[in-house]
Amino acid sequence: MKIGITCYPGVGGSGILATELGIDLAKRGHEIHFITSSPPIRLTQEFYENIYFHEAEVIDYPVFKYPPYTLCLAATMSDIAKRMKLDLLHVHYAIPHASSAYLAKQMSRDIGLKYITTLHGTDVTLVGSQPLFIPITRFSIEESDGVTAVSEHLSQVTKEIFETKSDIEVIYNFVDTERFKPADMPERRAKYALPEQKILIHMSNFRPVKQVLNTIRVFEKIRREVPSVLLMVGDGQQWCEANKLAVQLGIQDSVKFLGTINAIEHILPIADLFIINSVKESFGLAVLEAAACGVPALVTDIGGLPEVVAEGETGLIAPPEDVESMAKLGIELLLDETKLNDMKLKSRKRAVELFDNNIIVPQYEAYYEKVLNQK
Ligand code: GMT
Repeated sequence: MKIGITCYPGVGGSGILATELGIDLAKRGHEIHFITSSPPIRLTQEFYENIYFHEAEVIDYPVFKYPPYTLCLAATMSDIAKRMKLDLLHVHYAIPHASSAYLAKQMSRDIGLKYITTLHGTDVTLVGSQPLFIPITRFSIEESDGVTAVSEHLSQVTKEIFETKSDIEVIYNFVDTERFKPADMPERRAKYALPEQKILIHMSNFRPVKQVLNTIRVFEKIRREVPSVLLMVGDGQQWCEANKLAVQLGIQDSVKFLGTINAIEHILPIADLFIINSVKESFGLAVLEAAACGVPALVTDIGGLPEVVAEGETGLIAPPEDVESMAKLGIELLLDETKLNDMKLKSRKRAVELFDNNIIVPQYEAYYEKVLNQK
């Protein structure tokens, strides 16, 4: 198939997933055309056959108060679809990508262009549920030739918020478990922690929904009982506050901010526990990537996280915004070496058995076929 993929190219689960999907589909012989505002971050390092990139150039002009991204994208999608003879557009993140795809479809009636929208989370739970956006998001979803969501939870929430009767196919996020795998890296581990210290890791875009301040607070409590360090991977809105809080709590030497790391498979395996305090999370791709590296997770009981983490088996789940409870769970686990090691093995096993790219990507291929064959 010839597939156009649109996503946000920067750091964020939806863009990462869309890029990994494109790479995997290309390896399976499909011709992939990324149509994005800049090259997606995970596409930058290597050479991939069957992958093409088309910049959706956003034209600015003094009369525009805001550059018209949605229109520029729609125009590029339609142009590329016609010139490259695409079978399908697959857009990630409904706003505004599904609306742009709708426009592109209308402009490309002569070639019968179809589009699939994959809902990722905040496009539904935060932005899309703003009263102004509900009707246009509902419209763009309902006009899609196919809709997928990355968890059962997100599918259900979408139906509730938009009161839509559209069929939503749940296709879980995936991870390449050949690339993301446990690895013994004693030298790298020694750079960050003493032998007796445990390593906790957090990875996100530091947006308010991630509640990174609570992650620092939980860690401060854990550190009182368990010799440990916290690696904070990523960057974003609350980075400065998180940094300041670590200083205020007097734990700055134990909290190491590593910034955004593209090849995170080179750091995840040194961790003992992944931690995330989100108040919204439709899936939690970073939790899955950690699990594939044999790292269990301490997560909040929200959204799709309980679908990714098997409670008591591959991680522990605490009520959201309950720093005390999460710290208690973390301390108990980190002090119980047998349980922790068991969870590490089970995390890897679950990632391989349920969320491997070779299991999930064929689900997308089958869905594409279904959509292309329906009238
Ligand atoms: O979480 C973010 O802020 C990024 C966001 C995105 O759209 O890039 O992530 C969403 O999509 C990811 C990939 O499907 C999911 O793993 C995340 O859980 C989801 N984030 C939220 O729902 C908050």
